Amino acid sequence: MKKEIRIGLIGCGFMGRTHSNGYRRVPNFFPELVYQPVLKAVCARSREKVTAFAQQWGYESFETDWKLLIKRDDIDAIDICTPNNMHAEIAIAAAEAGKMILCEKPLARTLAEAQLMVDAVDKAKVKNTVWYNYRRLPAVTLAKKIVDTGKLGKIFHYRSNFLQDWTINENLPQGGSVFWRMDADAAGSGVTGDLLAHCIDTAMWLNGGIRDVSAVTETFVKQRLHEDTGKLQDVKIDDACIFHCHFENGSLGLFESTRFARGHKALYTFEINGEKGSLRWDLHDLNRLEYFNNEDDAATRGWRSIHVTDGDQPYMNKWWVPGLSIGYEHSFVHQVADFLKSLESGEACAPTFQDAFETQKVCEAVLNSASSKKWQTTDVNWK
Ligand code: 4PW
Repeated sequence: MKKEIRIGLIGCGFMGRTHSNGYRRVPNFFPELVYQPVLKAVCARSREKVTAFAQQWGYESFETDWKLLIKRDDIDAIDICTPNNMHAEIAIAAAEAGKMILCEKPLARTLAEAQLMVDAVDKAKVKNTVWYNYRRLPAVTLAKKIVDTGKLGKIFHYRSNFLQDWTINENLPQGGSVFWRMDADAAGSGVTGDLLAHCIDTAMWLNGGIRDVSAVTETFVKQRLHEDTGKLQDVKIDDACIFHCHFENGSLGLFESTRFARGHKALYTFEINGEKGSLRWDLHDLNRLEYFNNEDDAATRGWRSIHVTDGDQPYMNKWWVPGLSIGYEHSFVHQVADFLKSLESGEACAPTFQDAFETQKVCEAVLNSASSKKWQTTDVNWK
């Protein structure tokens, strides 16, 4: 017998679309799941926007006040796709109302806000997950499987980049509904919370906790017009951030993120080097995982380029036939499917608020290190 999970989505921007697409695809491609999502309601402040979104994506109803959405007893799960400054207030209210919560990354603007969110879901004992979606691309999941076999041996290095170029234009404003990522009040931070948080989540998932960090940040454009006030205001986000770190397992990490790397739109990469082997991955070729195994026969040893499309690769038996690719949007479909599966199994759906809180600790330590110009310990407790 199928069971419904009635979704109440808050926010209908870019992430609202990726999540809605995930909910819509799951019944087609994961029909065996007992729990299936129902697009019950979408919420946004603009009536015009929210009605158009509801119609486009097939939501049964809409709200313009998220507090009313949370009160509804025909909603089981609240999905938070708002700017970061709304995450904590909505999540805490949703937990108090006994709703399950799916929250966009980063969990919050600050560690203090994130702590309140973790406390709220713990107290209410509600199911929770955070959309660090890249974990669920098949090639990235395969990397996790290989690392977990121990085939790479002792790990020495982890390096990761997330490079973009969309804020180079100094005439772009900050704030408002489009450019909130450039406004520290709305976003909390710049590339550290927006992009490096992804790199850190994947890194700790693959390679364990990050112990301490030393970072440098830069804000290349010092002032921008603010959409809300119409005034020229100081830019308080980090346009670029570079940090190095120690992992708990003794390996060294090197991370770089910027929105000022001309030519790069979303170049997310990672590489991990161990005593016996290495792995590397690149979002621009997202179905490919490169693997070097030093234990291969010497005559044919070299970097293997694994096109992760066979049916026995993670998630791939759900899609087409071997050789045919899937895309960025499938990571969200997979996250919805795993969330629904976790309702059946009763297990947590990682990354949970607690996991995302650990990532937030690293982000905060990175920003503190950049401002203090000192190494910072993270107090991460990665499980
Ligand atoms: O979460 C990130 C966003 O805020 C995304 O993964 C990529 O960078 C795409 O948009 C931004």
